[in-house]
Amino acid sequence: MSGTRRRFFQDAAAFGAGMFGLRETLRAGTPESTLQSPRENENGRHHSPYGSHGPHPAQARAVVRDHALPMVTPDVADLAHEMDGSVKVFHLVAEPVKRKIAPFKTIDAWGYNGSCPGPTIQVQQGDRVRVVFENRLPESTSLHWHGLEIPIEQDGVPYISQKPVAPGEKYVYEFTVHQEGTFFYHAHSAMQEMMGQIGFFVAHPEKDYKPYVDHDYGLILQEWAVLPSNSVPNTAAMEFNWLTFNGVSAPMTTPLLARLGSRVRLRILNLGMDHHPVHLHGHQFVVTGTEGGRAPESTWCPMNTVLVSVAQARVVEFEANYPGAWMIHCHLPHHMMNSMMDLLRDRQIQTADQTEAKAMSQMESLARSVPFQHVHPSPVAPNAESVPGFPQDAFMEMGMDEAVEKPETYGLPKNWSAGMMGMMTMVRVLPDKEYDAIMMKKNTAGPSAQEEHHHES
Ligand SMILES: [Cu+2]
Repeated sequence: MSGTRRRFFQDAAAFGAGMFGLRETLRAGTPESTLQSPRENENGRHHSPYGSHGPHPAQARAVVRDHALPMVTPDVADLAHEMDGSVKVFHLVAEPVKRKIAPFKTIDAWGYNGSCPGPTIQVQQGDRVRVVFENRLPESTSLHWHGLEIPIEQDGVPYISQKPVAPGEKYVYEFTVHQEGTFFYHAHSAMQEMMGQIGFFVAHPEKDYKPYVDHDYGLILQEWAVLPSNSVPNTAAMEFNWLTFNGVSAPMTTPLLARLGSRVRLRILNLGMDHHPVHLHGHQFVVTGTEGGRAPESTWCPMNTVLVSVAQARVVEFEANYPGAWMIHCHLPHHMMNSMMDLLRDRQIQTADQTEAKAMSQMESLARSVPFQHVHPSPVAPNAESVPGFPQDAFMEMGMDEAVEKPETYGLPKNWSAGMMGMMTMVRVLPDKEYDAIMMKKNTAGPSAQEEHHHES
């Protein structure tokens, strides 16, 4: 056994010990109340995703709520507006955007107002909306309002409903929103869509939906084909190696926070080449809306995986009754990982028949080329390399807690980030004390680091 190999196995053993430690931590850190059966509410009944079984924080706080809670889009900002009389005026600029999608990967995407996906627009049903649009892309574009019932001249389809907006030009869209629901804006040009030109357009109902929710989160699903050592997505590709929620790949996705016992709404939007079955751990949800608006309660049925097809939105709601860090992720296996192509290079295309020496030299160059502190906490067997097929996930699981640290990750078990890859985030269902502690940290920390920093990979 070479020195390198020995060191490698020693490391692996040490990480293994760490992993067992982690399981202990998980067990030890689990509040009493999580260890058993469904939490019961004041009436002694189990919560259900239908939300019809009694009070939760929103109901307790407000008997009647006229205005809906604004949606939060983690890792993406909201677009501010100004009033011109009774018209809500938004300024939207299409432009190239550098987006750090992982601690070691920044891509050259296209988006709006420095963000990809573009900033979230939130309006009230009945609003008159004006969007002053400016094109700072190197080519013509337009804005389509997906799902909105508006006059044809506002539909944003180049050559059909308007002249394309040339580089450097402005164009003004104006319409009245008579619908409620989860809509979106995007360039009506296929390649530009694949470069990231999409954003939420949420129309809150005149009267808030019932049952009321305590948290409302939005996730945009995107996929990218970025070849090794490249930063520009290949928009003609049919295979994708980077999968993102709101423009970031796990573990950079900011965990969603939910107070224990609260009702959570999650709006999931997909604009890519694949359909994504999005799965929530540990809870059942009901689909309460689509890209067409609110769904009648008679259609709600319990599930924990919802297929969000291309150009669709699915709105789900659940009662956050079980404390813990519960994953939300696309369940397609290749969408549950980050691309290691930059790092693995030729290993990507020849795993079956390489010699041990070659495998080891690749491991070493992999370790050297990762430009940030990380660990492989997952133990491997001493004879791993004699087993056909090894490795599979062993070196994919990279702990990088510090690189992705933010208030929302506070208190997660050590090496949590090794379990988070690709199109994945988590909802952290937290008892009051923990929830309030993180909110306090959030309020003093300011905007999360990833929105402030742009690094070249
Ligand atoms: Cu997927």
